[in-house]
Parts: sequence; structure tokens; C-alpha cells
Amino acid sequence: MDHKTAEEPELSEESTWSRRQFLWGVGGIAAAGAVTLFGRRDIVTAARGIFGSPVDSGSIKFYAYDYYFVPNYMTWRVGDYMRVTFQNQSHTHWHEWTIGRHVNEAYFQAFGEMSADAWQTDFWDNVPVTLSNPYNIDNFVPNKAIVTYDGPKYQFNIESGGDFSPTLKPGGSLTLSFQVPNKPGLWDYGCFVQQYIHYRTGMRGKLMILPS
Ligand SMILES: [Cu+2]
Repeated sequence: MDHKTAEEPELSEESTWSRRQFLWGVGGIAAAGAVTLFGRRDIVTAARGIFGSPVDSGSIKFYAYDYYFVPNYMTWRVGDYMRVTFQNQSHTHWHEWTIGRHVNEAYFQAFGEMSADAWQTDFWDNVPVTLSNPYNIDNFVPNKAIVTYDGPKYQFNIESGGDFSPTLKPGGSLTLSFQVPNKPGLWDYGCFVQQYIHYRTGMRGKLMILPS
């Protein structure tokens, strides 16, 4: 699908997807278009670099920008303990972090009754994870993860529906601590804010999980 022409209909459509209450931020659409090429190049880089990349473990930082992730590929190993601090570096935009397989591409063109599930398989299903240090959390959807909250629950703005996803306001951050589950292989991650525009313009990456 040609993403440049495909964006056009969405510009004239009002968002009807309200689950996460995402805002069509001022200038957000134009900015999303402007970074399209950069996003594409990042994907190519990710595909090249994913094999043989160093294995992350322990404490790592994971950043959201407009509209890409740093890093845009990661390698984890089954059984390793991870403490990922997810931080939204944008001053203007909300961003989320989801991990899964098989993006529901039909929704790229969907309006109205659009499901909030971006992935057919959610990586976090049945995965124990502890959330801590919430700051400027817009909402958090646990889906089927086994979540422990470090601190008062209201700070996490827990919602239901859709994939496991912390969504951070501009400048927000959150730490996710977990043991890499026995789900080896290649996974994708992405941000589906603003009806997939973030994802389509480059806000995605690859996660390789090595067997233990
Ligand atoms: Cu985003």
C-alpha cells in the first residue's frame, strides 16, 4: 500500500476512535507526514541490524519521539530480568508502547467501528510484569498481562480494552520490570496513537527474543 496516498483520506476524517482519548494534536497530522521518509529509513535500519545486535538485559531505557522509537530494534533473551524505563521524549504528543505479532492491517483503512486491538497476538498475554515510577501516564491497559503495581493504582490510570499498552503524555515515563517470557522469536512493537498514523510513519520496531 502506498502510504503517502493512503494518508489523504484520513486527513478529512474525524477521529471516531475514542478509547484512548487520543487527541488530534495541533499540527500533528502535518508533522506525521513530514517524518514519513525518516520513519521508513528507520525500519530498513532495524531490519539490517537486528541479527547480531547486542543482547539487552537489566536496566535499559526506551524512548518515544515524534514519530519513532529509540532503539527501534532490541534483542532479549528468554529468562533474563529486564527493567525497561519507557520515556516519552515528545513535548507535544502522546505515545504508547505495544508489542505483538501480526498487525491488523485492515484497520489502516477503517473508520467508525474500529477495534482497539492492533495486534492479533499480544506479547504481554500472561506475562508477569511490575509497573513502577509512573509519571504523566495518560492511561495503561493491562489486557491479559499479570500486572503488579508499585504504588497507588490511581497513578497508572488503568483502562480496559485493546492490547497491553502504557500511553504516556508528553514527558511521561514508566518503568516495566519483568522476566523475559518463554516466547522466543521475532516480535514487533509499535505505537498506534492517532489511528495508526504514528505506526505507519515509523513508530515501530523489531524485538528479537533468543531462546534461553
Ligand atoms: Cu506515538
